[in-house]
Amino acid sequence: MRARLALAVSGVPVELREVKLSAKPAPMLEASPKGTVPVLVLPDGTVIDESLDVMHWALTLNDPEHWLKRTDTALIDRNDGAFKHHLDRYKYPERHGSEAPAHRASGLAILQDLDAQLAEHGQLCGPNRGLADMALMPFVRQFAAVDPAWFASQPLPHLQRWLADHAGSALFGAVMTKFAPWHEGDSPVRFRPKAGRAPAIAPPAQADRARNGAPASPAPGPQRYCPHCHR
Ligand SMILES: N[C@@H](CCC(=O)N[C@@H](CS)C(=O)NCC(=O)O)C(=O)O
Repeated sequence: MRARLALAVSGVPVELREVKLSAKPAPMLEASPKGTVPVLVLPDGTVIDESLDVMHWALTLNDPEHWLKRTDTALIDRNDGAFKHHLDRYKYPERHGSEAPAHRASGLAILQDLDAQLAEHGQLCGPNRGLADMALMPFVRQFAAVDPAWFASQPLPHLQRWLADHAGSALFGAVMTKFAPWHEGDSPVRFRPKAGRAPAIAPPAQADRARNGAPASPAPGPQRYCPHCHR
């Protein structure tokens, strides 16, 4: 999701190939054998297969909100490292054989630190959203969604407001659009969401039409969070 946020704000047009993780297409695995998304293939064949690197690539080409000026490597490293570790073990204790309450407490300690940082200026690196905010937000959103009532009851007023604002933003709404999985031979689907449009819900017939070359349409079905990128 964070790669899509940066691509959307940059306005850099890319061709989108939605991937079903249970049926990864061969061209994706040829480009990036590790088999994780996102994978960005540039016209010269260069492969970028880390979401943070995709963000940097897009923003280096066009950064209308100056996100690259508002980043914090230490915060992002802690998010992608310790916080994600605790998030996964809080959310999926059966998968990890973990004690969910202990990992929730460890994640909460990080959130308390973020809350104190947000109390200063409203966003992580000043008064405006930047790369740090958008790199972390999908993970915090996922942590909150494990038990929304518990999260709402925590004394994290600045973080709760920050999360609600970002989750309710036009940018976020624009990238939540779902697409039908790509199939060999499909017409190219352009990913260039217009922030400000609410995500549309398409009837099934539209998703089928998208596969057959019609303009990109969101796929039907309930919104599901991916355990890794949290989109
Ligand atoms: N560090 C990577 C993590 C990517 C990642 O783990 N992506 C998940 C989905 S969001 C994935 O592709 N998992 C592979 C699978 O579930 O088979 C990044 O942020 O790009």
